[in-house]
Amino acid sequence: MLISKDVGCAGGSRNASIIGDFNESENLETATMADSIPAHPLGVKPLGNQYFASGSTAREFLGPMARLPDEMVLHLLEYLDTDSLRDLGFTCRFLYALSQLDDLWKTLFLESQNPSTNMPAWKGSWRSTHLKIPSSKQARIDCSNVYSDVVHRPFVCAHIALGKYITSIPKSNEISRLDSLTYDEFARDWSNTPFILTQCIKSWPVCHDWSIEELGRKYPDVRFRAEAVDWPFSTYQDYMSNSDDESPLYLFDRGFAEKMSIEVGRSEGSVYSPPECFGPDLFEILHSERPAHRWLIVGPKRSGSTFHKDPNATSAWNAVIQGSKYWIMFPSTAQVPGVYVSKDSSEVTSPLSIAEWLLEFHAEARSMPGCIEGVCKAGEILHVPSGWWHLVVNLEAGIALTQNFVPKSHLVNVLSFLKDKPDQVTGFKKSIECPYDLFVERLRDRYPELLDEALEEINRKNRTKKRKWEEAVGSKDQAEDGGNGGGFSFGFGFADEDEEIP
Ligand SMILES: O=C(O)CCC(=O)C(=O)O
Ligand SMILES: [Fe+2]
Repeated sequence: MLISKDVGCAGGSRNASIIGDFNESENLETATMADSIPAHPLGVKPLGNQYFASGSTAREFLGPMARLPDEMVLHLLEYLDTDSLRDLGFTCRFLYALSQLDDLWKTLFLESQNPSTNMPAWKGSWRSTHLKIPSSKQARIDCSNVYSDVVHRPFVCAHIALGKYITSIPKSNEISRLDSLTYDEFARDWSNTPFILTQCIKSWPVCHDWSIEELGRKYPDVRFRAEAVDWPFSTYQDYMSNSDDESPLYLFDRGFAEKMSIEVGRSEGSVYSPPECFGPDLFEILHSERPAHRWLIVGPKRSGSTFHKDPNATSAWNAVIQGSKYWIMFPSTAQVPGVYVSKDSSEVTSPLSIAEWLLEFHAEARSMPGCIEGVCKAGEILHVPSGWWHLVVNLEAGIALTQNFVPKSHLVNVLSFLKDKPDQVTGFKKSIECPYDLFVERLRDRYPELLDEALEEINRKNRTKKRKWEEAVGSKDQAEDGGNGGGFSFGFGFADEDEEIP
């Protein structure tokens, strides 16, 4: 996705016609980099290598822009349209290297698409796809005197070796692996704990019938949602097998069952059925009004999900059909390094790609209390308890199915979330004004005792919270106005914040 020799400006007026001028087989000097990092295809090197360099560097020919740091030059490039970016890239080697950063082209490409546009053939990079350049015509200008972390870093991230993250998991971090589990065992001991079941889904038809190739044969023209685009599966397959993105486009489709005309559940002919050990899913009583809850996931090696908690305080299972996934997880109250949460936890900023997070924070995170890690392989299923932070990376290209659910043991969390954080509730149809009221109404109908127990538990937690607050501020009067006359009110509170003093 990125890119980098010699010196000087190539001339400001060069345009698309130049693209064929450079020979694919031009003899590029191989960069001197650490063994584990492949040489950058254009010879770009990390900035630190400049200290060992002799001769002039490409940056000296940047003109007035040389005063700006690389980050700012890149930022300026983000404002350019397609023609300007392409032309500027041909004014000097440094700008050539920078203008090849494929994230710039991904943005331009995505902005140029609309639902009625036919997806063009994938040509190996966002730039080539957007400019419709056959890979045989792709210019490769030697940039071995370009020294830039801004250009080199995404290349490193797109090629990090994942092996070291999975081979040295400390014993105390290892996720529990069980053959199978009954509902009683789950409800009693496991609903707050991540685990992998190794035998539970082995009989699912999809485990034998599905592979990326097979889906490609059966559904080549079916459009699946991959982040901001709906691509025919055949195009996504081309993308997966021929791309080098730092954060690969991830197929994550909630309408897959309808699109593929497949049956899910216990009915005859169904291709998989949610495991019984997780018990009844209380959101099922919302029927067609439940939020999106099941997804087909397909992605290449290094694709995955950055740190997040699942929506609406639901729990989830994630079943690997092909490939394998590395998971790293933390309990809900953990402060995960590199993940920033706003005070009311309404916003989570995880500004780093998966690869950057692994490079920068993984070692620190692994030594934190509560850290759970493991690899879920094809034919296995992993449990994500309500509220747990998780980052997931595909160790190979693969397929997974995931479903979010509300087990009885987390009803309190879900009710509290819907009541206290209405602005963070997601996935419900816009026409449902108050998901909390809807859920309570349905529970009263179907599970009145469960509802009463949950509401009583919530009240008990709130009384505990209130008492702790009063103890902390020293007097009941102060507590009632929050100690500052500002009118403090106790909401339902989030179950796992029980120990927190507001
Ligand atoms: O497979 C993945 O990338 C993880 C998806 C996820 O976050 C989940 O299933 O909750
Ligand atoms: Fe998730």
